[in-house]
Amino acid sequence: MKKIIVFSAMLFIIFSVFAMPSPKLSSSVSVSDCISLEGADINGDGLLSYAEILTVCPTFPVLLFNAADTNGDGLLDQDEVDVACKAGLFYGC
Ligand SMILES: [Ca+2]
Ligand SMILES: [Ca+2]
Repeated sequence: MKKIIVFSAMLFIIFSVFAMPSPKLSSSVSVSDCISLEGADINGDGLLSYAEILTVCPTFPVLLFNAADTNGDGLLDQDEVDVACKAGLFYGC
């Protein structure tokens, strides 16, 4: 329960910081808008560590990684990546 509250608070903070007004706001954020994670899975385990993401996006914020890591195992599986992409967390790099 505490974890859900912390996660919700983190999402709120992230969206508060990044949800800047933009004339180009799109209502249809698709997975293709995400940073490219192709080739990021260096050890080939099908999961992405923060270090692996940094190899394709050196400035990727750890806060976004932690927000995307919904089960808190320190790795992102495909479902977590998809959800984060659809939520706009992985937009731009
Ligand atoms: Ca990996
Ligand atoms: Ca995870």
